Amino acid sequence: MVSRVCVCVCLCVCTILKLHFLYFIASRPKRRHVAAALPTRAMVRQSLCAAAVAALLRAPLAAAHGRMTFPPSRQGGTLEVAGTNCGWHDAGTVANCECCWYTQFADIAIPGNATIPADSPLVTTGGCHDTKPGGCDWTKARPWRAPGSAPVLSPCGKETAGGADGRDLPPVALVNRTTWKAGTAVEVAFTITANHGGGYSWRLCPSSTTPLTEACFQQHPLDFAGDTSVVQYTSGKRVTIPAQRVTSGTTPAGSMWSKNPVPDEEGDFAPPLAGLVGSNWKFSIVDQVKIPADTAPGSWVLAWRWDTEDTAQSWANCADIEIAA
Ligand SMILES: [Cu+2]
Repeated sequence: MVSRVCVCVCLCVCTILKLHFLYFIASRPKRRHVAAALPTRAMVRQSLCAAAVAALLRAPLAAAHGRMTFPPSRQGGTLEVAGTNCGWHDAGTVANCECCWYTQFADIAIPGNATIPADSPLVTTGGCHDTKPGGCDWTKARPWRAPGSAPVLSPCGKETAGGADGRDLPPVALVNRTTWKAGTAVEVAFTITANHGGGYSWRLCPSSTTPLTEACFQQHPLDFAGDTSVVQYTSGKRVTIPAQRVTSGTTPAGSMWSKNPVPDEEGDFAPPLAGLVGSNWKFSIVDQVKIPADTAPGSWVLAWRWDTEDTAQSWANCADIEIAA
């Protein structure tokens, strides 16, 4: 309980109060350059956590990092709410701290070298990306720099290390499930409440698989259809933007990932629309993914995986869907 609240408190503080500024200020002019004498984001987060937990132990804080908003998921996001709020038990689910579903409380790193080069337009962070020996490519070990390769504790997200696992959340009720036809392109969507850059992928695993493993989802990565995404605002208004996909250097080999198109801050990279920057999105990013024609009819679990670059985190949600022939 304490650790769960700790995570939620820390993430809430991180999101709402933007106290990462301690780190940014200390890191100027390359605000995210990692220097040994400076506090790391994790250090800032953990010290904030210790202080905040004492005061807020019982508060049902509910802001965190991101979630699936379509189709209906076990974690409960919706297109109408998007990243404006992360309630507890939204859409009738039992999920607590609904955007808190990431991989673990500890930082994670890619196991090998970065496959997204420091000078790639897929990089989503500002700061120093010096590729020379001894250079300061400060995100070179972050999950997004080799998409899909960082180890995760659960393909459906975990509330905390040792805490609830998204695989154990009740499946989406049959009446609320989306049915997709094999061989078609279908819409999926996610939102972000604390933007850490990076990028995302969508995967499937048969519902009958026990337990649902990351390896299973890696056997069924979904390709995106087309080279655009849609910004769908909570009002329902939709605007099409360019998408940047990547299939080389990804895990599993050849799996297709898409760059988070919204920069955390001005200067990270050019936003797709004027002012489309930051966190607590009042919109979702909608993409079309292709359901392979040979997908067996029946019940499947859909996973959204977001590998971040700004922090050492990976986030995941799961939905239950039906595939029709
Ligand atoms: Cu974070």
